[in-house]
Amino acid sequence: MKLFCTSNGAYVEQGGTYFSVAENSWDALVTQDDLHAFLQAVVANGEAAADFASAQILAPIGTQEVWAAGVTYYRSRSARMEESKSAGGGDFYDRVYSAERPELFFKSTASRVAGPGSHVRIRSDAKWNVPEPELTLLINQRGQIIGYTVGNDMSSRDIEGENPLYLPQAKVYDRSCALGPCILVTTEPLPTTTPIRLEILRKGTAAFSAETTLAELKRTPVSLVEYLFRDNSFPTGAFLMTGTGIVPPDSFTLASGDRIRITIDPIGTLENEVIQGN
Ligand code: DO4
Ligand code: MG
Repeated sequence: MKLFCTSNGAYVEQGGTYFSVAENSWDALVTQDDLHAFLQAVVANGEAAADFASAQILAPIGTQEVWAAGVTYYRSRSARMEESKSAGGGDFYDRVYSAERPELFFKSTASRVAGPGSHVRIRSDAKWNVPEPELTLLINQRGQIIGYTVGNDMSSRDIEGENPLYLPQAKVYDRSCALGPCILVTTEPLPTTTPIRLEILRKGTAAFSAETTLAELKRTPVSLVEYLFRDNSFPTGAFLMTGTGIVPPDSFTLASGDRIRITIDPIGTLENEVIQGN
């Protein structure tokens, strides 16, 4: 089942039919005892809603914080080592890739998150910027993974590469995070064969595209959540981005007007246009 947050409230989709969800607080919806069972009952007892098509799809977030894991794919480890070579940071990335404790960092508040179809931003003081396509977990307040969405961890590689201590500035700024188009609510973990695809279009033509699968993710989603929730409480749950396995070549940087499409097949496609400035 797919759960959408829209300008008309929440909808659940199954088999191509949309049902309106009679709960207008997103936080109340995702923190209830059993979201999967609740949505199954909506599908079983509800009437098909005709007004989904007229609704604007919003980022599927209430007051949750967004956190992110880093260097969870070999490709990210190598790119990070290369970009921070002259700053002497390379060794840290190699070590965190194989360490027991993962790299986890604060990524975004809800107010900085871009929804599907809206703009993501590149920083006005950054010269080397990329999207990071990431499977993103929705976790309830009890630390259970209740769904999956598509995430874009927009990153300024020049700022991060200059000094690893600049990571928060490379990662956290207005519209540096996109989530959507929906939450795939399932009780099953996603198979490791699940593909993650990134396409960047410039003036309508492909400027970069690549694909990876969850088989390349070095850590399990459950182990990342376990670290995130150690000594940390999230009263309305949290999102956790699981890291990128796709990094464009060093010669590539995003430009204003680029369109970023990230597809994770059982969830859908998250598409955003890039702007620099406000
Ligand atoms: O350590 C820097 C962040 C890496 C990251 O965001 C990723 O691997 O996805
Ligand atoms: Mg990332």
